Amino acid sequence: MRRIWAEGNERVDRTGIGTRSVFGATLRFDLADGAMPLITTKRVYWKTATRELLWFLTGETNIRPLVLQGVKIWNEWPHARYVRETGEDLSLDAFVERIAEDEVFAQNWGDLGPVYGKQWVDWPTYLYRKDGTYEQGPGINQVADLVESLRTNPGSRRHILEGWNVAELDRMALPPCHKTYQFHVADGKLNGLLYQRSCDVALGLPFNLWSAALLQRMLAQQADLEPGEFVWMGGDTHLYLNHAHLIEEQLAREPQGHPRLEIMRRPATIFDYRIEDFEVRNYTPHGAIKAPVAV
Ligand code: THF
Repeated sequence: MRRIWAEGNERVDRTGIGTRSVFGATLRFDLADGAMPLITTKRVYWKTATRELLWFLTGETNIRPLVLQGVKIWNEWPHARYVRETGEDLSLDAFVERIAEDEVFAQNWGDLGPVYGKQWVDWPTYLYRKDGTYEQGPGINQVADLVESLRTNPGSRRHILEGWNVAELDRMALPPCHKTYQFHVADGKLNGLLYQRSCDVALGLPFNLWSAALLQRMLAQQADLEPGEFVWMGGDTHLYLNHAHLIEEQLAREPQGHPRLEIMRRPATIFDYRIEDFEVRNYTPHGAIKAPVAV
């Protein structure tokens, strides 16, 4: 954060807010003994990030299940689309309330398109006929296949979970940021790597680090492996100019404590985890810092 803020290239981004950006960054974390990349220089709502990950694993792309759990992090995008397409001046709060109360409205306006959940567990396939026409084939569950490949072919170099479905990008509310995960088994340990094409370091990165490490912990548990190292790689790694107050405040704080994650049981499959299965100990962060998300 210090380096990006001091040395980043200042530029106008898609959202019009402006960022300072560096290209190509790496972070490495050892996940042994329950350690997690959970930021302590501000409070990170790890349960919110966890609910989001569990929502991805259901294959859902509509924000309604998140809204009903009080998770607000995806609300801005469907709201922006609603205002753009209807011209109606409905506030974000009123929009979100309608998503919660009106199932039909939520079906029409709450969907983000074929984003993470869809690609992760139901990547579309096509069955081609001899005459060149085609029909939809059965979807591919990349996550189920990944668990299977970790178990049966640990030495593989193809343990990949991919969100970047080129053919469907234009139907997504936002093309995936944390787009490619790769896993690696060595000495009974599961190593993980996330390549993120674009990273909002102040707001998104704390969530993205937690979620990726959590997914790695869950996969390790399902494949009877110990968690190893987590490697994070960022493409356009940036700070938004309107996050200055958050950045200055966080840089003035000292990291404190060593939070640990305990997974309380071993669910039957990667799709059976519940929020109650996760407990974080020794998390004594500095206070939360509010900042607006760029849409
Ligand atoms: N777009 C931008 N500009 N930044 C992002 O971080 C981001 N994401 C997802 C998709 N597009 C993005 C959405 N994820 C928050 C956290 C994660 C988000 C979006 C928003 C957020 O506002 N966090 C606050 C409040 C948390 C809460 O409501 O509980 C925080 O203080 O952490 C990154 O993948």
